[in-house]
Parts: sequence; structure tokens; C-alpha cells
Amino acid sequence: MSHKFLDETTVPANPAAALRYTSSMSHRPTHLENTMPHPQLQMILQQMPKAELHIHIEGSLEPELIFELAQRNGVALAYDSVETLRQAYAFDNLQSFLDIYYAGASVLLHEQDFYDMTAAYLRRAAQDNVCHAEIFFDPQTHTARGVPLRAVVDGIYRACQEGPISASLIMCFLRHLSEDDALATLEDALPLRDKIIGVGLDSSELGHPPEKFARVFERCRQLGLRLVAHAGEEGPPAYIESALDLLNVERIDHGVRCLEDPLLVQRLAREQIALTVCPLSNIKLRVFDTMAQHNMLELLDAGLVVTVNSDDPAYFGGYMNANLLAVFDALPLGLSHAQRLARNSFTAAFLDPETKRGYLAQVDAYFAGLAL
Ligand code: ES4
Ligand code: ZN
Repeated sequence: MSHKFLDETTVPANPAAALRYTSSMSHRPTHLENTMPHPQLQMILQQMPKAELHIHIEGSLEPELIFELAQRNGVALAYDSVETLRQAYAFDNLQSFLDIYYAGASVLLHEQDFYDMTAAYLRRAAQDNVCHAEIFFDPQTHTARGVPLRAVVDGIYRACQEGPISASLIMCFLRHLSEDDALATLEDALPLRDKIIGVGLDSSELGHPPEKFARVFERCRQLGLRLVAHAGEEGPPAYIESALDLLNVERIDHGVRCLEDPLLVQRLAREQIALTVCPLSNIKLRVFDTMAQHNMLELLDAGLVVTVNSDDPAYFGGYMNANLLAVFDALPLGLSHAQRLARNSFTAAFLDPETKRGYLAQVDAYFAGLAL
């Protein structure tokens, strides 16, 4: 609770002044690390305009919608209720999560299912004042079950066209499958090229280094697709380096293990390569034991373009703002970090320069408006 951390009587009545107080505290006493940020800072984190750049749309499928779609489509589930399904969400690493995540996605069969899932996410993201989302989807998870790629892309795309926020699609290749499978998927997607802004690489990281996908990423680059890859979540810093050098990616998804290699950190800072960090995901999958041990502040202090994202919000316990609140709760982050994270989310987005400038101006106007 905030009153444990800030003596309310010392907080000026002017909220902006209270925030300066919060943001100027470089380090909270460790015994108070689990207190919530000051209520005014919480409100700002919630209300500030932001983009989400790392969200797997299949990871936004809430248990209720999984059951609804299972019933609608006559798909049998290994769980008899929403509660027992939710109870199964006890992961201790990436693979244990992926197994249940792929099982959840098995209820998605028709274009309408992909539409409903995406529309639910977009409505929820809008509540968190996300104004723009770049949405990952895993085509191979569905085509392997006989779902036509067109049903997947058209359903997700149709929801994105309808708002309430701006959104674009990033098609991810599953790294536990072969590069030939990825190449065939890309071929399949060519008629849908204009509905996709870029490609990514996800699923089981260890043992599946980026270089396995050098040819398919080169082909995507030639097609003018934007490139990202998961790297340095469970995998070593060398995977971040090979994603940059061999896949030519423009952003790194997760990337939190970069701090193990100081030269790599220098390079990421120099080249301003954005990291799409997912705090609640990192705790659920035990990349860090507790949020107080998360390296977000070190990443920011190293001058990196860090962004905060929800990854698989239905599985990891929260959408965008829950991620922001959790990390600000556990770490000595203040107002200036909030503004930096909001700006970074748009700076790193695949938006045209003019739209990007508009969003950045919105962020700056929002923060300038606080200092009344
Ligand atoms: C994922 Cl957290 C994470 N890592 C890798 N691949 C994924 N797919 C969905 N969530
Ligand atoms: Zn991810």
C-alpha cells in the first residue's frame, strides 16, 4: 500500500508535485519493495497513451472464451471447467507453458473464432489506454490442425480493421519446427502479404537458434516485411547477436539476458535496438524468481530502448497495465521512467514517421499536462 511507502502527510496536495517526489526517489528501502507505487503514479501508468508490441493473440484467449469456443466447435478439452483449466496454469518454464498454450489454441477453427479472440483483446487493450498494438499470431499452430491460413489471417485482420485501437499483424514462425515448414508457411501467406506488417520467431528457444531461420528471414526481408525475433528469454545472449546479425531483426522480443554480455549491451544501446520486455511473463516462466529481481531498471540504466508488454496476458496474470503496475511496484521506477516507457513503445513501433510523431506528441502532451 502506498501509505506504507510515502507518508501521506508529506505528500503535497498538488499531484504533479507528489509525482516529482516519487520519481526523485532513486531507491526505495528493500523492505518496502513490494508496496504499490504512489496512487498518482499508478493512475498515470494506467492513463498514459501507450503501444503494445509483444502480444501473442493466442495468449489472449481467456479460459471462458476457450470453453465457449470448445462448445461452439465441438472440441473436447482435457479440463472439465474454467476453474480446472485455470488451475493448470502453473508453469515453471517456457516449455511447460507452451504445452498448455497450444492445447488452448486447439479450440480455434473458423474465421469467426479468430475474429472473436482478437476483438476481445483489442477491447481489453483499449481499456488500458493502449492506442496501437502489433499482434503476433502463430499460423503453424492452426494450419497443422487443418485450419486454412486465410481463416486465421482474415479473422484477426477483420477485428483489427474494426478498432477500437490501431493494430497490425506480425506472423511468427515456430522455431521448434523446421525452416522448410516456415518457408512453406511464408509461401502460403503470399496472397495475404498486405495484411501482415512483419514476421517474428517464437516458441521453444533453447536448441533452436536464430540461424536455423536465416533463409526464411532473408526472403521476408526481400518482401519488405519488418523483422523481429524472440531471443535471450531462456536462450543465451549469443542468440540475440545471431538474431541481429543473421536474421537482420529490428527489435528483440524479451532480450533480458543481454545483460550477461556487456559488449552486446553497448551495441544494443548504440544501435537503439528495442527490447520488448514482458515482466509478468518473466516471473511466471521463472526467468526471474521475483519481480524485485527483474533487471528492467538495469536495462533502462544501460540506455536501452525498453518497452513493457503483456506477452500472453490470459496465461500470465495480466494485460498491459498490470505489467506496468507490477514492475513499478517492485522496482524503484518513477515518473521519468513511465514517460520513457510510453515514448519507447511508440518509437519502437512499426508505424510511419508521421503517425509516430503524432503519438509521441500525445505522450509528451499527457505528461506536460500533469505539471499543473
Ligand atoms: C511465447 Cl513467452 C513466449 N516465448 C516464446 N514463444 C511464445 N509463444 C507464445 N508465448
Ligand atoms: Zn512472446
